[in-house]
Amino acid sequence: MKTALITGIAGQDGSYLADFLLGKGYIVHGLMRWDSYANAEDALGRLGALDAEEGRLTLHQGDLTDAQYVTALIKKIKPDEIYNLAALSQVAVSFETPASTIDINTKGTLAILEAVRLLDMQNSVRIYQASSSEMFGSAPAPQNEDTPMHPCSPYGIAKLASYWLARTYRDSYGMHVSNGILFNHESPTRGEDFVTRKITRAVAEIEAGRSRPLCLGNLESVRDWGHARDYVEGMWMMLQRDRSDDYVLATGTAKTVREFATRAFAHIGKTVVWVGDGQKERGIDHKSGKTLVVIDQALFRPKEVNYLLGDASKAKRVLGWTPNTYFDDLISEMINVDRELIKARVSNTPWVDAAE
Ligand code: NAP
Ligand code: G4F
Repeated sequence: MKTALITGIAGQDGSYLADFLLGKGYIVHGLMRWDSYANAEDALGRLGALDAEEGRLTLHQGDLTDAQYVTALIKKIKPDEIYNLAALSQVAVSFETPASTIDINTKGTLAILEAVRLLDMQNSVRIYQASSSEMFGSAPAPQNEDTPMHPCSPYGIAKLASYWLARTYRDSYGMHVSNGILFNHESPTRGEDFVTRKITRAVAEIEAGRSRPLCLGNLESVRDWGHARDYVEGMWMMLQRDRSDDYVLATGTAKTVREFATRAFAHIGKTVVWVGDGQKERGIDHKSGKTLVVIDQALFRPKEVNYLLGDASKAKRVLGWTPNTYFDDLISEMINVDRELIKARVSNTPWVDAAE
């Protein structure tokens, strides 16, 4: 029975990965921030659906930026596999908090690599580093493992530094550490400040009677959106190889934010007609003429990554990984879950608009 440590276990990917590894019979330890929840059991919000056998899932409250804590934890748990998922993962927020972004997303990774080195565990531990397509930044699409990286945000820069730390520790100390260069992946448990979940939640609320329109930033950004469930399997596959390496995971299909919103509204039977330009642009309900979407300049980033489209042919060839869920099915699943959440919340009472 293998033991895995997942940092960021209470996040979207952390909960899907914990579920996946428990299903494979792993003993799973999860690191979550001490200030995320008053009580570790409350973190079971996302993890609550997991049907873990008694004693196979243990949560530890700590901070990835505390190198001594991380070293002590790894020494105590003696994991076979470490999945480093903890991060400040919102790109827009990284412009506001660049220093803590570097602390968490770069120095946090260093804490793990150094712990494994200092504990002399490099021959017994395999490490997954959550690298990101955001590292490609302004590089031309489609992007693969050989594409030069030109990050456009503090987040992308911090992740790129971690990517190189991982490669350097692999080459210098023979560590089994793999970078998963993952393109955007979503799910019904995606944080509500990411654009996909913001849209699906608002669409489900508008269907339930909300009158306030959905407020978005840049509609022209292109993203390659997949499902987190598929991507956590790819993470695991990387660590099952005898040789560590770097892999892109992506669907190979890309759409604009505008297309995502249009498809999401179509799912509840509304046709969006886009009128106006720039900040004055609006998405109108073709049938009723009601405004469904407005634009807010405050949601634009100081610098944007315009076009991300991944080429995952290496992962397919070497790992045998392929995604199972694409754009339309992803949107359907997310909206259907948001509908259920709204039903549970408002029960039979009519929708009341609340401030965001
Ligand atoms: P997520 O939902 O934001 O999860 C990240 C988790 O890390 C959160 O639970 C967060 O806790 C935790 N965390 C943040 N700072 C921490 C610290 N100092 N110590 C311990 N835990 C900390 O992100 P995700 O979508 O699951 O993504 C997982 C990883 O993959 C991240 O590293 C992300 O950057 C990377 N990635 C994601 C995507 C994607 O499309 N989802 C694509 C490429 C790469 P709080 O709840 O307390 O903030
Ligand atoms: O959903 P997003 O915030 O995701 P973004 O910036 O692509 O980052 C995500 O994917 C990365 C992998 O490529 C991960 F590494 C990262 O951790 C994260 O998971 O924004 C997607 C696009 C952007 O171009 C943004 O400008 O949507 C645009 N957008 C338009 N309106 C919006 C909004 N983004 C957000 N969050 N909120 C809006 O209202």
